[in-house]
Amino acid sequence: MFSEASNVSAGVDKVFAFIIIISLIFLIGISVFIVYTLVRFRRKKGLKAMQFTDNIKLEIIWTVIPIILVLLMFYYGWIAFAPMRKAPPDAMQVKVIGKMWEWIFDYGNGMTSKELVIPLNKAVRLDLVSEDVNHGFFIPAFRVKEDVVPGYNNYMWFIPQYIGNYEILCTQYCGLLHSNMMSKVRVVDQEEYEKWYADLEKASKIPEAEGLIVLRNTGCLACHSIDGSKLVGPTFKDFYGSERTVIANNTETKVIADDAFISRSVYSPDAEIAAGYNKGLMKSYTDVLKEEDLKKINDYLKTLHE
Ligand SMILES: [Cu+2]
Repeated sequence: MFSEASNVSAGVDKVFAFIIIISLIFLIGISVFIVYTLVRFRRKKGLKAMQFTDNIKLEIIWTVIPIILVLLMFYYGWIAFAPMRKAPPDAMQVKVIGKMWEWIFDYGNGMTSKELVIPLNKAVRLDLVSEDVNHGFFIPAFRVKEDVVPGYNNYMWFIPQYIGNYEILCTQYCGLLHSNMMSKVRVVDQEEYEKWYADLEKASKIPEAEGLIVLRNTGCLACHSIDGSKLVGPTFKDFYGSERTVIANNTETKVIADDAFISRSVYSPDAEIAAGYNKGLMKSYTDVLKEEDLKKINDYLKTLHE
């Protein structure tokens, strides 16, 4: 009945169940009582309405019982919540960076991953930081959720108890592609984790193209993919040198995506809009990207062909 995906999930479920059951008892009880009194004490000919003032006994009952109930809710909530704020000191640490609109998992030493891979039955502490706006880090199956706020170092911890893939969501509306801000947790056995970690280490040693670094640091990749998937803007895959259909001055024309076109698109993005995309979504990068940055980007885009 209760989730056991993490060490804290069953505790959270029990508090929810407790609150829901109490709420249901009151909902049904009060509703039945209202209907009963409506019928039983309805207006009848010849009967005069009685007037009541106060009833000390009744007032004590309806004050004390709810107080006990909400204190119980607090108590069970606290029992489940308090351990969630006490990460064991030997927990494995991963830094989680939230930014518009993706999660980055930083394993230290320049090793980053787009998904969170963790070994089974090991305590994991996630240090949650935001690079821009408020985000919310939520793993529904584990029943863990914390705000990710710029300038504030938040954290969470848990022990995954089953092998499998679990969703990660962002729970704060953080802008245009908020709903795309998804990732996953992959819980694997120790052996597979070590293999994955070694691969990550190897990959981190291969230097990245300068242009890719510029694209990422400037935030271009939030709207333009490099793998062909369609986001807010056109993908960069097979982009450089291709023929583009654009709308300029309300007329459709064709252009070649060369250095000049890319420069125009970056500095006055609304002058030519790729067919099928919307105006006004991209700001001008006049003061952000210098000519030499553009050169690096173009060199990188040239490599994005199959
Ligand atoms: Cu977000």
